[in-house]
Amino acid sequence: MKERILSVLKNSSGYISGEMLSRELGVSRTAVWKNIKILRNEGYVIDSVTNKGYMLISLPDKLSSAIIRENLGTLSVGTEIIILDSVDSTNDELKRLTAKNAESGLIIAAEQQTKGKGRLTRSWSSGNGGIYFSLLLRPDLPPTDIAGITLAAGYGVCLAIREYTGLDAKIKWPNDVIIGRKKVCGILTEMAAQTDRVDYVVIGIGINVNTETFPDEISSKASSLFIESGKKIDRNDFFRCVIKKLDTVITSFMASFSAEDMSDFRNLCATIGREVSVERNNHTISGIAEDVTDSGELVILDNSGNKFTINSGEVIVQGIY
Ligand code: BTX
Repeated sequence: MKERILSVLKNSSGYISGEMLSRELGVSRTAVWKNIKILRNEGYVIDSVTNKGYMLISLPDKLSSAIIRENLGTLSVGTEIIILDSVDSTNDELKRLTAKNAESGLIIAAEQQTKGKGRLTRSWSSGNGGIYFSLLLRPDLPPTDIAGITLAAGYGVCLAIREYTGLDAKIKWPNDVIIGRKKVCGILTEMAAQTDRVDYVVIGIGINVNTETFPDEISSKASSLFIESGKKIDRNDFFRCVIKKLDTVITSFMASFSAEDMSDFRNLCATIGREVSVERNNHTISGIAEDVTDSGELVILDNSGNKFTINSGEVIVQGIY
């Protein structure tokens, strides 16, 4: 019953009277009132005005796979979406599910993570208001062809943020999305493979969406879409937009990124053209990040004029956290 009331409220542009609702749904006005109360307890804000009726003001800020799947229409990403209230790490949960034959395209998301993981044993702060999820892919590719998939995912998130919020999101090579000098998204890709064949890839993505504050130790380098835009974001709607972009970008990545994709990627890569330094075999390479190759490697021109191409690593970029 509450779903039907919700659907009528969602589709009406103004107030709708209790009498009209009860007539349209064939139930008593008391039943309507009771279900409105249930919906309010679930976080839906529903205004009621005497002689006018009810109007839906806002949806709860809670992820719902039913809402995300409305008009999703993606082919390879989000074929199934499971939302958990809390989990240690969505990457770890998804990896556990791979042992149970979970299928390519599955997404596990959580409202909170108790042990959100960054790279190299670092942690990912996963409090209220973010979107933390992992996507399972089982591409029919050799492991060497997977190297750029994190870049593709970051590019997809970056496009979604730009389209949905209008914010000037950029990619910090290889796995962060930033706005200005601060990080709003991090990506951790994990893979299991044989020598010549990928068994699975888990792409873990954490986006600071409606996050209001961060722990002291990261507050100078972390930001959220809410902090940057001053507006709360409908996380279900935004998540759908992210999944759609990932579907397009990852499908195109699997079929090899086109030159056009790569040139769009370069335009959004904040690392290119900046002074960078990176540790390589116990020494530091410092120079200018010149380019990203078609296969996703970062090209650095060092201060003595030597060129280096790196495919992974912790790059310190001047001017970004
Ligand atoms: P990273 O190692 O590049 O970044 C981790 C570093 O970023 C931390 O050491 C800290 O300084 C900073 N940091 C921690 N939390 C945040 C945050 N919420 N916002 C901005 N900066 C932060 C990046 O690793 C990869 C992160 C992937 C997170 C996703 S969430 C879903 C999935 N499950 C999981 O356990 N990890 C991934």
